[in-house]
Amino acid sequence: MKRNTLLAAMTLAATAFGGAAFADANHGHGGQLGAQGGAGMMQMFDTDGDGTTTPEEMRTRLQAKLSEFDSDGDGNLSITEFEALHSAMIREMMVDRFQHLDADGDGAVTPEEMAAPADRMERMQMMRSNMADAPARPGNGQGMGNGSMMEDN
Ligand SMILES: [Ca+2]
Ligand SMILES: [Ca+2]
Ligand SMILES: [Ca+2]
Repeated sequence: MKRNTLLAAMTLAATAFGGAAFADANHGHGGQLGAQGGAGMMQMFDTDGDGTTTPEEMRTRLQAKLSEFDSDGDGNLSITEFEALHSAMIREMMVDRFQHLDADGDGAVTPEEMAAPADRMERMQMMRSNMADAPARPGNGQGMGNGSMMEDN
């Protein structure tokens, strides 16, 4: 639970304060959202730029976000207000995911592009089963190359 909250907070900050820069970085290195993205998000909390992020810095940024989306100004986020915040928060990731799926970048995800992760999974499983088969059947496949050398001996 704690990890999810932190992740949400970091995503929130990245979207809210890192907007354009974060999006650019993402489009450049689509697959690096994990480790590097995490570091980048933490830097976005680092308001005084000393390279470390204090809980205070994070708190300030998050509370600023609350104020921004507190459209009725009662000091709290209702679920409707949070919905707006949350939508803004996930939009960058949503767009990024769409662009990731849209392999040829024509703005439309075809059935083939949509199913590409399933194709990759299938290839992975085939590779894995091939690797699993190899030691179990030493004669198969090696018979052509190494096998002939062994016959010479
Ligand atoms: Ca700092
Ligand atoms: Ca409110
Ligand atoms: Ca496409």
